[in-house]
Amino acid sequence: MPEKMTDKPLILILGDQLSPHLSSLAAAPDAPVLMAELPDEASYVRHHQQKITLIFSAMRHFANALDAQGRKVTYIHYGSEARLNSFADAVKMMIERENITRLIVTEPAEWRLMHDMQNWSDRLGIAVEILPDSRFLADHDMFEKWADGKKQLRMEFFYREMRRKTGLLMNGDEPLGGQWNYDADNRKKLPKGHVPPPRLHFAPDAVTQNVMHIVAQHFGNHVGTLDKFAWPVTAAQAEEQFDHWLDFCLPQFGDYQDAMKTDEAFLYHGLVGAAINIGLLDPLKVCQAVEARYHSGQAPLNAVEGFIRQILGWREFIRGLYWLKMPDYGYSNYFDHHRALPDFYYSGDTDMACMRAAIGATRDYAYAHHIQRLMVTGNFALLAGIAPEAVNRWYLEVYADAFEWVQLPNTHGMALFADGGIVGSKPYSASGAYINRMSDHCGDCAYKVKEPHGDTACPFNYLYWDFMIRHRDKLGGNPRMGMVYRNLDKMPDEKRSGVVASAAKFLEKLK
Ligand code: DLZ
Repeated sequence: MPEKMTDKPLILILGDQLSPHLSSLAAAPDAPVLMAELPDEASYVRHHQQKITLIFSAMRHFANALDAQGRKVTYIHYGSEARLNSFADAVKMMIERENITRLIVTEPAEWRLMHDMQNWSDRLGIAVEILPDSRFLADHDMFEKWADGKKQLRMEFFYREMRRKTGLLMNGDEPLGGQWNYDADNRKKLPKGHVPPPRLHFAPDAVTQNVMHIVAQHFGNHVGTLDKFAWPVTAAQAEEQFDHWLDFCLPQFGDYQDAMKTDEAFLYHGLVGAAINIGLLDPLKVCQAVEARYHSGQAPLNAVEGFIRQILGWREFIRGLYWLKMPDYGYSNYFDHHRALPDFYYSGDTDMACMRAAIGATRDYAYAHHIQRLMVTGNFALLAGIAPEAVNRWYLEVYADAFEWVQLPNTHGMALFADGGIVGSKPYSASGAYINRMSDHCGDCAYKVKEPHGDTACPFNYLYWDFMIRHRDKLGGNPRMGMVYRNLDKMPDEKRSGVVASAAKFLEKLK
């Protein structure tokens, strides 16, 4: 009789799985845990220095917490084991050292890793159990069933399903307040001289400071600076920051969700994306806490619904779509755009005040809010015809909350319309007038937002019309673009040739 092999399970926890209720931890309450800081993960794109710092520090804190609860944790610090580059290397080492027979892991959030992991059982010669990530509120099956047979996938209808499924903001079968979506009440400009409330930030503790040394040593030439690092690195800090936001920002979040202001990177935004994406905050709990503020009369419906729509609707929709469309999703290039990403996306060295503000916040905090990402840096990349691949890489590198499952559909689909209309029904393109309406940037800008073309005109103005002219074959038949093309048809010839000439001159010099 062959000798029966003892079962020696190991749980692998990834850097964006820092949640105590993770499916892998629940599946094997006594099993040891492996966590590893790895060159392959830290360098598959040139992540912002604060993003690496946040993830390594949060990983270290999480490992300490597991250890304090009595779990046996093997933690590989960056560079401590020279031959370990990838998760597979780290697991292999544990198989050789500890005779591991079974690996338990919650499904990775990114396709590249899932694809790799699906071969591990054969490659490493042990059982590999990949469990669902129950932190998402819609599982793959639910999304696939919802998407099945639909000609178009639109967030709004999926969001309504999710409201019904969770009961959030529902009054029986009806949406609370009688409307599903209060987006139209989320578009106020900040009054002149308005000062947003101070935000709760966290000075780097000893663990974070140690990580900062490593990041400065190994990744010091990556985008960004570390001196303004203030991200929450534990669940307790993330909750404290969120509670502070509930008290001081949520009531006005709805009104000013789309507003921009020079030197005010955070305004009324929740800053919870990074914490939720790496597991420090639970998305359902966050939504429930926000809903409770409505029921207690502490926050209006436009704020509460606007926030819950982002988490329950948009975030889940984007994740479902990513898994439905991968691995080919990022390869499309609907407008056939091939221009290189200008250097100022890294340096911030541009005379366009709105771009300078968005890129400056990105560099200083690994953060910019959704309208800066969509309507400033994303809009510019779309209008200027930057190659989607380069823009996608930039967004994945520079934001602390950026993981491919969330970044790719948001950039490739929503901001660039490079998927030809899978995520959105029309491109989110806008001229300088939109930026002027929603911000205070244009007043101090070197360019004039009221001028349609010419050397001193706002580049967004002529690039916008040039884009519409260049892509009439692809956009002219889109019913949602009808008004734009009717306006273009009414444009005097002199203005039309002016915008085309200014765009050509500007793009020629763009580097
Ligand atoms: C983003 C990231 C970085 C920079 N480094 C690590 C790491 O060293 N170890 C780790 O476990 N996770 C890291 N991550 C997060 C992973 O890339 C992420 O878990 C996968 O991409 C799956 O979403």
